Amino acid sequence: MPTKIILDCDPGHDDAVAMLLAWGNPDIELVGVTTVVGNQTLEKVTRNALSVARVAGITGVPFAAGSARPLVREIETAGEIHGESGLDGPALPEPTIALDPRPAAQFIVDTIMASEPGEITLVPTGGLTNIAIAARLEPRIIPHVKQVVLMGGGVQEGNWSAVAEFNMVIDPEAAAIVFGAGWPVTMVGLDVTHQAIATPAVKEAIAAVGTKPAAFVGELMTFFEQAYQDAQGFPHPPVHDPVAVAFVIDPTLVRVVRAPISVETRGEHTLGMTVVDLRSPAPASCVTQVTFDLDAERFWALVVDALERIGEVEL
Ligand code: PIR
Ligand code: CA
Repeated sequence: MPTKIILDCDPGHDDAVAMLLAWGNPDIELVGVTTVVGNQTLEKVTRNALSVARVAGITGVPFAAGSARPLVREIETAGEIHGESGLDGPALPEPTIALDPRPAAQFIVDTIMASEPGEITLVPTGGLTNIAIAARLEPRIIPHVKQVVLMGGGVQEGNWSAVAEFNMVIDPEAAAIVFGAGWPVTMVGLDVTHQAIATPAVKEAIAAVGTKPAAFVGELMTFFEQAYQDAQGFPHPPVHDPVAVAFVIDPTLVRVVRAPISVETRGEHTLGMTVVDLRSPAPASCVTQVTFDLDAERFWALVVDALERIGEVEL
């Protein structure tokens, strides 16, 4: 039985790859895609999500747009990494599917409450605004979901400040709500996603798939690489978000450590930092865990396999 997931994202080059992995992997059933302000404005990332759906040939999956701004803070986007559109590089086809009329949080609540207990995994790969709103809108979703597997934070690394990661910084209050809600949360943070590097060998393996969706991923990686060289001093880009999807497919890709996680919402220099208490043993009540040590080879094999299964898609 494949695992049902809702992907809550802000595409975003790596979010797009996360969508493709979720769609192409046989152990995942994509039951919805929701969008949230983050890498770019809500309008832009939503259009991008629908464009990617067309490129990948995603059909029969509802898409719902969520929050256009963080809970408390002003909007902060990542244009220097993802470009003006939020998905610069490849040509983005005009979307062909229509949005679900519901706001993302309502869609998430309805979908979870209509599912069996423990059936749905939430996979947020952007700021946590929609997920926090959904948990407030209908707290009964909290014991009803299987788990939350999110890309964000980091134990040893930051990318938006010395100590904080972008998805946490843009809406730290929402992140604090999600980590503290009481559902099981796995943090797929920079400690592992900075090991998911699109090396030249990875790009070659993707190009060798030889399809339009694979070529699209190649063009995404080319833009992302230049941005990462210019803005973050990386020779090749880390492709964060599909690692969260990959964890749902195969948790043995990483080493998992149960630990309490708090998000800094008031720090002068530490806003959005994930404070991970690695003192041992973790309290019996602890339902959060962090990940380390990605098996990058097996991770990329999953991405290539998903592209092969998606096959050719005509626009
Ligand atoms: C990636 C992101 C934001 C900023 C940078 N420098 C790189 C986006 C990605 O989409 C990912 O979800 C997360 N935020 C990584 O910080
Ligand atoms: Ca993202």
